[in-house]
Order: sequence, then C-alpha cells, then structure tokens
Amino acid sequence: MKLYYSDVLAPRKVCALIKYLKLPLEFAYLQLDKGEHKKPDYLALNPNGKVPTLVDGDKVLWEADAILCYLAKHGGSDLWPGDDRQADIVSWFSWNSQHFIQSGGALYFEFVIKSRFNIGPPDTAAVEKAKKSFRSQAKILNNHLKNRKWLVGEQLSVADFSVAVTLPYAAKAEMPLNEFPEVRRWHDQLSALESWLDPFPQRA
Ligand SMILES: N[C@@H](CCC(=O)N[C@@H](CS)C(=O)NCC(=O)O)C(=O)O
Repeated sequence: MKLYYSDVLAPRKVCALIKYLKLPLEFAYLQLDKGEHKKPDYLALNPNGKVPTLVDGDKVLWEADAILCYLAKHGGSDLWPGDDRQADIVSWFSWNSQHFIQSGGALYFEFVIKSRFNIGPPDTAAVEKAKKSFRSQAKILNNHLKNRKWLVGEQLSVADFSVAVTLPYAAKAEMPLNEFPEVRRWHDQLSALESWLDPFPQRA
C-alpha cells in the first residue's frame, strides 16, 4: 500500500492512524508549493488534485475519512467497528466535514497555512466569523463528550482521529479551545498518543 500525502491537515489524520497502528505502508510526499498534486500522473489517481490518496493494488481511494476506515479495517484494528457504531461514526464524519472542520480549518488556514506559504496576513473578518462558528460547534461537541471518554462508544475510533484533526493547531490558530473543557480533555487524551502529536513519517 502506498499513501500520497503532504504535511497538511487532511493527510495528518491518516498518517496519525498509520503510525498508531504501525502499518507498513510506503509513503510518497508531494510538495504542494511545487504543484506536485496537480500533475497528470497524480490527477489520474485523484482527479481532485488533493491529498491524501491511498493506493492498494488496483484500489485507489481518496477522501481521508474513507482511507481511515479502510486502513483501520485492513490493519486488523477495532477502530472502525463492524456494528451499529459505524452509523455514529459516519454521523461524526459528516458533521465534521460540513461544520466543525469548516471553522477549525478556516482558522488553520488563516494562521498556519498563510504564514507557511507566505500568502498574506490573517483576514480579520474571516477569523472572527470562523471563531464564532467554532464556538457554536465546539459547544455541541463539548456537551456530547460529557460522561464519554471518546466520541463513539467506550473506545477510541476513527471518528476521534477525524473530528480532532484541527485541534493540534488550536494554540497557533487561536481556536478558543479552553472555553470547552470536555473538548480539551478529549484532545489531551489524544495528545497522549505519540502518533497524534508527531504523525508524519520521516523523510529522507
Ligand atoms: N475532503 C478531502 C480534503 C482534501 C484536501 O482538501 N486536502 C488539502 C490539504 S488539507 C489539499 O490537498 N490542498 C491542496 C489543494 O487544494 O490544492 C479529504 O478529506 O481528503
């Protein structure tokens, strides 16, 4: 199996899972600032021109959440459990992609990506709008996490890897995480995993 990735948000959760499960994958790093993800060979695999993409023999898979499920299953783990919890996990994937990642991702873009790729200062209006949405969504997450260790059931799952993906950047991206103690506690649990804090493979 081979993962095409870069050291940015969507591939981060996949790399964290691979490291957590100690899966023997081959990695191909793409330099986004050189447009390597827009070259014809890569677009033939992923017509979106985005990372990550997983290739397993004839199977090509894009969308990080789908890759999480595939790797959790083929890695012999119980992080994508084969029962009704799958519906809860898909519910969190969907909520995240429509809501939480939109606000956390916007703050990540304004504070992390703009400075990394030298594309200007944070846009104050965009930051304020994203912080407002972040607060209303984090409140929902915070209420759900009361009396729950992880997002779904009693155990870590791919939902945790997915929904928390912006939170390692909370301080740098000015996410008001400290206002939400359950979210904070949940993310602290993830941060106790070395694979969560340091997910990307060594590059030659
Ligand atoms: N929904 C996709 C999002 C993938 C995505 O937006 N990847 C970003 C990095 S976080 C990317 O490749 N950006 C480069 C570009 O759009 O040119 C997933 O979860 O895999």
